[in-house]
Amino acid sequence: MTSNAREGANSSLAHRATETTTEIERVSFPGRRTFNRNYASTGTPVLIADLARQWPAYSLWTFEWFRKNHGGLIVPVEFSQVDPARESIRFEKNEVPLREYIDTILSDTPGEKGYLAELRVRRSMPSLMADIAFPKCHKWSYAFVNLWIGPQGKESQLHFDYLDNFLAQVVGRKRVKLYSPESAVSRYPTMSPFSHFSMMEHLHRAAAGSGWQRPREEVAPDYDVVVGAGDMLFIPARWWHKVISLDPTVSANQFYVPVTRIPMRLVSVGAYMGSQRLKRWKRFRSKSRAGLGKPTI
Ligand SMILES: O=C(O)CCC(=O)C(=O)O
Repeated sequence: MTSNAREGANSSLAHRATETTTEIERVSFPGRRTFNRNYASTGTPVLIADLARQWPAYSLWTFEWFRKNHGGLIVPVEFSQVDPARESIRFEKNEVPLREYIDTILSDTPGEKGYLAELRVRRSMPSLMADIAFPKCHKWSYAFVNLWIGPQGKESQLHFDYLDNFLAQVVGRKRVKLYSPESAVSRYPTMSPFSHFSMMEHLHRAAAGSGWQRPREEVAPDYDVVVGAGDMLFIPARWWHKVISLDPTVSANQFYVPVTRIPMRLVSVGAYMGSQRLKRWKRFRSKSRAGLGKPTI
């Protein structure tokens, strides 16, 4: 694949490099200590420009390469359905050969194409681990790597994760909107059972007559970043993010937490989930008393 094709297989913007509308710092990986001090421990997103570009994956992984080398692998393709009135999101998975899925996402056929999302690499395609090398920021950490392959236009649901995250772009570009944990997104209801998925955008899109009041206005992201092929975005734990594929894309991400922080992290996950469940229960109780669905944000 040529570098233009890599940066945007189907896009008229293929020649454009990574760009940001709200400025995010763009650095070469500064080494583990400096990275931990300046970014990880302060929970500051940053774009790391040099690392993934040096991976074997950067020159190897193309759609054709996946078709040829892993085309027969049966993969779960995810479709999500949101029900704003029930504050719920349902994920369904269809199992198809990877070859077939790649043909689908590269075709011009309209319609929902699904997402090969969060495929655990060690379990499903362990040989890929030789092609990538995420920074090792702690001597002892719990970490796992996922593969993401998706069509142009694919949007992941606005959510946060409980672990720090390196999201590396290998083919195509993704637009990532990042909202800090303190942003007003946290005041919007979340979707159960995945209480780290926000209802914000669905409330704004909710159909008239659904019984929902329209919230005042959508919250602006703290950063709005286009992550190009070869870039790696550091998304700190608890930062809300919404990801939109600007091209057909291949990405890999690594979630990680140093082992010494696992107990505290588990406590904070439990506390967060408990508080969300309580808020949710109160919302539904007030809705059923009022006889209509009103989000309280
Ligand atoms: O790339 C995507 O579509 C979503 C990535 C994501 O949500 C993540 O890495 O946590």
